[in-house]
Amino acid sequence: MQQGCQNYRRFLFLMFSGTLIFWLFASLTIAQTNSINRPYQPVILDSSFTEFSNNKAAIKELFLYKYTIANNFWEQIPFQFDEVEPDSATPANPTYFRKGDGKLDDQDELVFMARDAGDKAPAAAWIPDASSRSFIRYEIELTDPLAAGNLGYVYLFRSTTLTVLPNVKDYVTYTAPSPNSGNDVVKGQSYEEGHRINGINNSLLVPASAGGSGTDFLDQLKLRFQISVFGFNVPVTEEGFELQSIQIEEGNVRLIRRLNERISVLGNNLPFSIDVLYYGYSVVLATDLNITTNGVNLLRQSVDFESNVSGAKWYNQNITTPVTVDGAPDNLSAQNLAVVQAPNLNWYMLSSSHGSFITVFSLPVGFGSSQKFYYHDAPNNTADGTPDSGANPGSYGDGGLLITGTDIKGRFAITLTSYILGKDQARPVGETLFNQTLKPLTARIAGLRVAVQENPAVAPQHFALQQNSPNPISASTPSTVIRYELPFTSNVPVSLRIFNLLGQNVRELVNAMQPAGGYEAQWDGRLQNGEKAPAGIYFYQLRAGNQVATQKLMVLNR
Ligand SMILES: [Ca+2]
Ligand SMILES: [Ca+2]
Ligand SMILES: [Ca+2]
Ligand SMILES: [Ca+2]
Repeated sequence: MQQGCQNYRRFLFLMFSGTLIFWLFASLTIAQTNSINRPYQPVILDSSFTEFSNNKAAIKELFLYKYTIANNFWEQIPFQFDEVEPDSATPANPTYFRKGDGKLDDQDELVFMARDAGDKAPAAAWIPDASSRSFIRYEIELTDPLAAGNLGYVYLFRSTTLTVLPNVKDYVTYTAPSPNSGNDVVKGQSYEEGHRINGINNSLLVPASAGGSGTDFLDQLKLRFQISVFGFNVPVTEEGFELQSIQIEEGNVRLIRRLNERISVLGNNLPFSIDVLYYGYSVVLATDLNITTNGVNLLRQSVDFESNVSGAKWYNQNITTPVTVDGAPDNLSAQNLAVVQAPNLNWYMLSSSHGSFITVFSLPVGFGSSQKFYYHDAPNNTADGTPDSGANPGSYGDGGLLITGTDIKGRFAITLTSYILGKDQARPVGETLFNQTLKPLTARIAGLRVAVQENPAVAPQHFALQQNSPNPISASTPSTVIRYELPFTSNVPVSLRIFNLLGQNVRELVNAMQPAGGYEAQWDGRLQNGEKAPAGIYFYQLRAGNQVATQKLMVLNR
């Protein structure tokens, strides 16, 4: 009764304070905090930065930031601009693999992760960098079409004095192949993918840090087709691909890998290429084949796993009760294997104790006479008559797509987006990633200049090293920013180093020639070897020319 009475009073209060409520609502709308929740999705934007584009800005002068309202804090986030240029062979086909002019053009792509978005910055907030004030800044507002009202923000600045901070996260790293081989390794945040000598995937692991077992659970990626010649079926499998070369474009957010392959069909050498875009948590495989050969009657893409996934669950969009991947047949019905033509996207998922693998794909409508899911879980053979392959005999949850017909011709453009996540992911994870891939975040881009035009030539008057923020470094604030100002008129050698209580230099944040200006450096709380710094008190010391300043910061248990 007492409780009900209080609620009633509160209701009255709300009724009679409509103006106050409206004001609160309005201020909340203005102070828009980040609410985007798509941790595994990259954002890819064609350039709409009109004041920078069309040869106005060098790409190396552009920097992406997020802003945090709670501590009025700007932070550089990982990003890259990939230059997209006309292909020399087919100008209508733009490519990442032709050297760009280093300047921003409309086709060039800005890439960053949705998880790095921040809050909406007030018009008066600006990064502590004098040069950037003479240029417009662009606000990129992200909207989630699946979650009304979810917004996030990143900011593009131009500066002739900023540099990409050395400790900005690198989502994807690359280990080059041994000479004349395709056995390179790509590491994202949630996976490590290895390749056989001809460049085709034959190992995949999810590290313990991403919720996996750290054990390779992939047998082989299957990419194959079959041609009918004089009534005989001639299969061409991924094992017959002959690698000619690998091309790589690498940045902090994605790595683009092009395999230039060749296959020998009936004495003819046919060249083709496969582009794969590697992000922190996903891999996008794109092929664009123009099939003109007579007699093609089968195309298949699938992923065959190692026998160590035995006991894993396999789902697709039609299957809510999973089949068990154990090398024993499951006899899926035609209904279970039917792909959807509208909205022309499909997905399947393997959930194993080593890691989970979720693929979303689209198919060109009406290509071939039959399109369906491929699934083969059996100790031998395949489900389409082409030869078995891979190091692991038999098939474990070999799933993907199968197109058949009598004389398949035309342009077969397909994109497969595979997310690689921790072990035993539940089916809704697959559904969510499918929906997010179907409806990507949308972006609205708005430019803003500094409200009061300051003279960018006015340099700071003092040598200054500010208290880091946030302080201390803790589990909830794993990274801190150190700001400093340099008054010098010319470049001077500058270093910013972290020391422990024993006076040992445990991390170097800056070691560069820098002119006058306001700077910020970020420390992720890690030692030079990448390990987390133990809890305790640390000092950071700025040396510039003949000046030295030292400050103290704290690291808590994390
Ligand atoms: Ca360019
Ligand atoms: Ca393997
Ligand atoms: Ca089975
Ligand atoms: Ca196999």
